[in-house]
Amino acid sequence: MRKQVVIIGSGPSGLLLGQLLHGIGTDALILERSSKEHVLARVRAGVLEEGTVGLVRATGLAGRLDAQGLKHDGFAIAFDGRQHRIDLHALTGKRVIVYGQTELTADLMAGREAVSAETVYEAADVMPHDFDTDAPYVTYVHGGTTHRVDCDFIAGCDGYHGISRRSVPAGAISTFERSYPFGWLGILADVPPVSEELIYASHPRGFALCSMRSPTRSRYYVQCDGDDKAENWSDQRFWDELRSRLPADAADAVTIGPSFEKSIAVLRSSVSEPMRFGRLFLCGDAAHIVPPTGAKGLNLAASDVHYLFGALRDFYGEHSTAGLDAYSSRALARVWKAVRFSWWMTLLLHPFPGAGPFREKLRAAEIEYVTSSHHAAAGLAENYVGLPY
Ligand code: FAS
Ligand code: PHB
Repeated sequence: MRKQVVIIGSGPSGLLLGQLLHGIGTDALILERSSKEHVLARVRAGVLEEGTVGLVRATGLAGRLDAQGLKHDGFAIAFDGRQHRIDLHALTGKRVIVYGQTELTADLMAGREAVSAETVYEAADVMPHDFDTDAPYVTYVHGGTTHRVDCDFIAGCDGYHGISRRSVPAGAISTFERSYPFGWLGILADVPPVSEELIYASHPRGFALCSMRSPTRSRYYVQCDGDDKAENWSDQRFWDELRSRLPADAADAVTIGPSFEKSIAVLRSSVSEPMRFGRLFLCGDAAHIVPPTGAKGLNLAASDVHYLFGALRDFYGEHSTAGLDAYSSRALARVWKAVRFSWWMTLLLHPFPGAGPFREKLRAAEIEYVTSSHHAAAGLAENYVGLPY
């Protein structure tokens, strides 16, 4: 078999790239190791930047997103028993859209099926080959048969644990990592959100986040030990801990109910450089990971897709390699600014185990500064809504 582009991974990166390529008549195959149901069962991001929404609109698949996405002009930072609103729209002229990654993935999958673009689910042992030549190919096993797909380019959209980054010779790639000594325990519950906007709460007991998926479905997180297990947390324990970390007015307003999803996300910052290796291009979590504090993970995947799609469009449309040659440096320039912001916002809002009183005093001063200075708030806001592509 021969395809112009083989995309490894059917998460947001792979699906978004695949749909944009289809729109210009470029033949792309997606190889996904999990089942479609497994991909759709993952609960992850919830906040989309305007740039991400624009890309989804460019695929023609933003109907549900535009109809159901919740426009948010700001969010609150809760600390010392009070809340302070960061007015994103007043500070930047932009807003964010709250729309679950699960819904976005479902929309992109449905759009791909509607145009009969091919995705092979449960593709095992996917392996990129000869991407340092002009004749790369990918092999995979499906239904007990080994398949080979010759192609022009391979897009490694297979996430942090994927095969693409691991296929690059160790001497050709540098990875910069930081792990955080805690995780986020998240739940989904069909109860109305505690407020119309998100609340990022900093409390000596730990961080908490009040988010949502719709006016009737809430998404909550509490900071937990890095080695904690979701099964250690009954719903009642979760609700009690969440409310203990919120100001009294918010705590009293929380509607509790049975969770139907409960999981722990490990927090880490990681960037691999470069993001291009001959005919292999890393995209999204395959190249970088950020702690979810700044809601950047999915949005960085989108800007990578923006750069890679433009480069492939120029190659096939104008036989230009300029975009391909610039991809890694352009993507990394935006990635590192988002990694910095996510790291900064994580340090701002989370007590670090063993950090000591001096650092906690600094953290309190930083929160006071951000919530009392227009310039500091503007800096936070312009990063949160997303820096320009
Ligand atoms: P993804 O990891 O989403 O998709 C990669 C795909 O490749 C998967 O479907 C995987 O099955 C497939 N794959 C992997 N290896 C393969 C192989 N060898 N062969 C074929 N396919 C393979 N971001 C936020 O902004 N907010 C959040 O709250 C948030 N929470 C998160 C919680 C968790 C547990 C995780 C892991 C991430 C979270 N993120 C969050 C970040 C997340 O949203 C990612 O940024 C986003 O999924 C990136 O999309 P992709 O790059 O497509 O990678
Ligand atoms: C979410 O709704 O899942 C969410 C929102 C904002 C974040 C992280 C996660 O910063």
